[in-house]
Amino acid sequence: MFNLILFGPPGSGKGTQSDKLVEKYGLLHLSTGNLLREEIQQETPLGLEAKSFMDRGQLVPDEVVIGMVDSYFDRNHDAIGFLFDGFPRTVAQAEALDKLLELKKTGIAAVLALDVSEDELITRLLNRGKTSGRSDDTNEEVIRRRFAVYNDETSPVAEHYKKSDKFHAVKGEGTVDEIFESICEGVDKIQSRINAN
Ligand code: B4P
Repeated sequence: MFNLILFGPPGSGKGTQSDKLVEKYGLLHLSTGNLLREEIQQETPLGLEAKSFMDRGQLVPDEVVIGMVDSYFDRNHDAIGFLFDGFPRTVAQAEALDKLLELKKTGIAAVLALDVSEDELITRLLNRGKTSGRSDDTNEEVIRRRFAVYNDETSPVAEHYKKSDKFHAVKGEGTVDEIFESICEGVDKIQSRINAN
């Protein structure tokens, strides 16, 4: 299996780049944000619980997200690899993912981290809010809370992967195609290194 994590703050383009990456590399897209929004749309008990956290710009509790990822993984055990988008977002989620992948006798090939300034992130999210109908994108106060949560709870995940040399920063500003090109350069290098071993 070839598994990648696309990492970065809210609005850094994880969803945008994931759509292109899964198409190019044939990986299965596992976006916890999308899975949670589907649960909300279907008004499931999990969705109703998640909505109250997401509307406030907070993270959905780890046990809810980890359970959801576990079952997605089980339903798709024949995938050639996964692109994890927006997961893991806490160190506890990263540790749970390590265990899950170990059980499947696989691991993470690389973490690609999109680097974008906070001003640009706010502009992007408020813009998306105009058309997406996402309540977490329309209010600047909620957006700022999402950044604070990212700094406190999600950025330590980077340290978790830096320990094993899997962390690669990518410039996340420029056109969508320019950013995609530099991500692909990184992925291709990682794949050829793996194939040479
Ligand atoms: P997510 O759905 O993961 O998404 P995101 O962080 O808001 O945005 P993303 O980085 O994917 O940005 P996008 O490409 O869309 O999270 C939403 C919420 O779900 C979280 O706040 C949390 O509450 C909950 N959640 C999800 N996963 C969780 C987990 N593991 N644990 C706990 N809670 C969890 O891009 C944003 C905008 O920028 C778009 O409009 C796009 O068109 C634009 N854009 C993209 N690239 C651009 C570029 N190069 N130039 C200009 N604009 C660009």
